[in-house]
Amino acid sequence: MDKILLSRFKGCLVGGVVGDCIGALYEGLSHVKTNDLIERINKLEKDRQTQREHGTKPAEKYGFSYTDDTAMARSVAGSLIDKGQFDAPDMGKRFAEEYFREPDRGYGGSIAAVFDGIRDTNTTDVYQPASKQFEGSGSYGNGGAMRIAPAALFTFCDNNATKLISLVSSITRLTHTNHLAIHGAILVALAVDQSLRLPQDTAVDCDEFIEALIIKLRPLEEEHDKSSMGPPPLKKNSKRVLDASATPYCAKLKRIKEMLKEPNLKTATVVEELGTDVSALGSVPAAVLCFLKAAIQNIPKLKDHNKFSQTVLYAITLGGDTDTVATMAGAMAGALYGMEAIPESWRYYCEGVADAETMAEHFFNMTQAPTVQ
Ligand code: F2R
Ligand code: MG
Ligand code: MG
Ligand code: MG
Repeated sequence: MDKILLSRFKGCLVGGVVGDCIGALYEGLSHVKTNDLIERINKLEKDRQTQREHGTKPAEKYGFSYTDDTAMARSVAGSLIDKGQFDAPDMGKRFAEEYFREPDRGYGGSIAAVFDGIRDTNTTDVYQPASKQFEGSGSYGNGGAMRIAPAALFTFCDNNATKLISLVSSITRLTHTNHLAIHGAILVALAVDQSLRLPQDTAVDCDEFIEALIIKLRPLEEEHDKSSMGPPPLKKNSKRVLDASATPYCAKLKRIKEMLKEPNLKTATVVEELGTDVSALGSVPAAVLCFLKAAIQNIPKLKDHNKFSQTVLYAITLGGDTDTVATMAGAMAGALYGMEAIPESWRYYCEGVADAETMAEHFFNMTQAPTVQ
């Protein structure tokens, strides 16, 4: 039992890393051909086989580098592990230090200002720089959601959604104060938490999984809506009508339920209605769909790959913010299928896998610690 949980903790963090590293190769492309992606993945496997057989070294130490998604997840995990609790100034400092150490990891367009603010010695409140973003409305980017999976591991033993939601909100607000960014991060963390608790030997009941998410999210969205300025205006001719709902994440989750029952669901439908862009509302629902779709059916053209791989590869074929949708879906899938489901060649060629594994072990050890009476 413990061995399985450890594998699922590792699968969650490593799944996020490989989703980011492989997804980053396609970030920003509006169309990703499934056949091209499969060819690349098969070549990766072949290269690894040759490397194993002949003991040849790969051309570079790492085939695929991680981006800001993993860089920030490492800071979230590192801070929670080292401090044993949430420590806002410590986590904020880690985000900023990491950014100034390696600013070229493909960070969001506006987030550098937050790191400048946190680094500024005159800043006494670590939350203040983020709250000033976008004339006080705060960033609604997916940078809070993309890094949040470690929070679900940290609170796993509590099995308390309220506690997880509070932790996620506190972590997200360090850089993103807009409610859409916070609710998106909460949705990712809840989905990872629920995935960790799914039985591995029973078919996933998507309706039940989604209903459980809606029950936890709806009060938050409704509470916010009472005092809200409303979501950003829809672009002309946009099919993202659900973005304008008073409870947009719940509306999209309901739509995902329907999408999962469509036998020939088109990529264009997913992209146009859910979105795969850098906003949280325009990317987190797509990640949930990828996870659940691969869980209940074989995805056309990807059926030769296992469920974990299908999740990540399908996320990438949606195009757009591929590293981020794939990292979020990869964390959910890894939490269900475990470390063994992640192809060895992916683990070998992606940067940051070993560290993710070590961090997952730390979180797992926390679940084994005797409780103080
Ligand atoms: N930034 C990217 N990808 C762009 C290309 C990178 C390139 N390949 C490279 O190599 O450099 N990816 C990363 O950014 C996303 C996470 O972004 P985050 O952390 O949320 O950043 P930010 O700046 O806060 O928000 C992103 C953009 O969203 C718009 N926006 C957000 N809030 C807004 C508001 N209230 N009003 C208007 N616009 C708002 C802005 O355009 C922001 O720049 C991930 O995809 C990660 O992989
Ligand atoms: Mg990125
Ligand atoms: Mg300071
Ligand atoms: Mg991205």
